[in-house]
Amino acid sequence: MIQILDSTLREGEQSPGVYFSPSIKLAIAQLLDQIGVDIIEVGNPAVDPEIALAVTNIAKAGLKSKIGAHSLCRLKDVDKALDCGIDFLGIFYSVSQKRLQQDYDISLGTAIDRIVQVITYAHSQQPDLIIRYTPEDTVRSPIENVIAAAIAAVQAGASIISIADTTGYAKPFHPQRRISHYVTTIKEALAEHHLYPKIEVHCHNDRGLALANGLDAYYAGADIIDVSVMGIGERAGIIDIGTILANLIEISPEQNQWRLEYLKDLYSLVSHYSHIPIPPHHPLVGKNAFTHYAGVHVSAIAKDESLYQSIDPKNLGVKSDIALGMQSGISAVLLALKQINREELIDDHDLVSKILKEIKEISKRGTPINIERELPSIVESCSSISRSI
Ligand code: HCA
Ligand code: CU
Repeated sequence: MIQILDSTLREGEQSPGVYFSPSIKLAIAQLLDQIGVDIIEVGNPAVDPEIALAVTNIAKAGLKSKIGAHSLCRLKDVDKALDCGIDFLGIFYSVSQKRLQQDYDISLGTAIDRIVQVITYAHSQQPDLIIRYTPEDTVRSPIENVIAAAIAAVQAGASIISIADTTGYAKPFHPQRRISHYVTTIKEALAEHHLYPKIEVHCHNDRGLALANGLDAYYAGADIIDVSVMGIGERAGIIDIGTILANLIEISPEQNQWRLEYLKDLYSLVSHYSHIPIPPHHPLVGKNAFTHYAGVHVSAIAKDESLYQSIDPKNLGVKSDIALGMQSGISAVLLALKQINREELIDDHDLVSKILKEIKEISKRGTPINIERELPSIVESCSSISRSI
């Protein structure tokens, strides 16, 4: 079974301008738990005491999800994380040639010693701690460096190795840049040493390929996929939670352990406090995700919704609806009249045409028409014009 790690509270808070107070973080974590996320990565307690407080509060909240902290590969940061009462600790340290030379200025051997020291320490302090080691920028690092660091990390106590596409560099269908290539190569290399850690993937969306790469990794046998709400994170962010869950459920229906009906509330909460609006065309949770508009579409879905829908909105606890405007045809007006309980008017062809004409006029001004709120007055004014003629 694939597991989901949500990083809205860690990676998501690395979107410029995004800040969630500890109490809002708890509310977000509760919804993630209800949806059935396996691991919630709350943040790096060494960054700010308020993050430490949020991690501690969520770890104490009795959620089913495992609660995790993120940490630099540094003993004092690990101490701060462990003080929060976590189940899971993610430690990251790059072994890319560029980073070792241009930034850290150390050899691969020294980097691995440091990784081993920090993981051994964390493991000794809390033997039941789930430790993830991420060779940051994995997919642009020499694979032999990644394998050497991963072997050492697992031997020191890490049970998860995460393949991070830190810069959104991976591409499906590209033989060497496929994330699946890293999943299989790293798995096989570790298995040769009789090491079988879980393999996680962290896909950034710089090329718009995060979701595609996540699914590519899934097919290659990845065990854990990182996500966030609306994919928020550094730069172009990571994989959007709702979209990948809906896809995974379809790919393997036995995987249906997630409660997608809570997504709506989760997205509203995150959008409200991050001040990032949900795009209207966002899959599953956007305002228009199940809204039909053009005349041909509406007349078809009036007979059978599946003619223009391949996802059942019931799975998300919502209903499909229609929009009224320039693109509308008679069917939309008839459906909308039923919606506002004015079915008796649907045989009055003259009136229905007048209503449609008026709807088109209004929509030319670029204002969407709200059926419940505005259609009754449109009906009223068109009827009075009819009466007065
Ligand atoms: C970061 C980089 C990171 C780390 C991922 C991980 C990435 O912001 O610290 O620790 O698994 O994309 O590599 O998010
Ligand atoms: Cu990241």
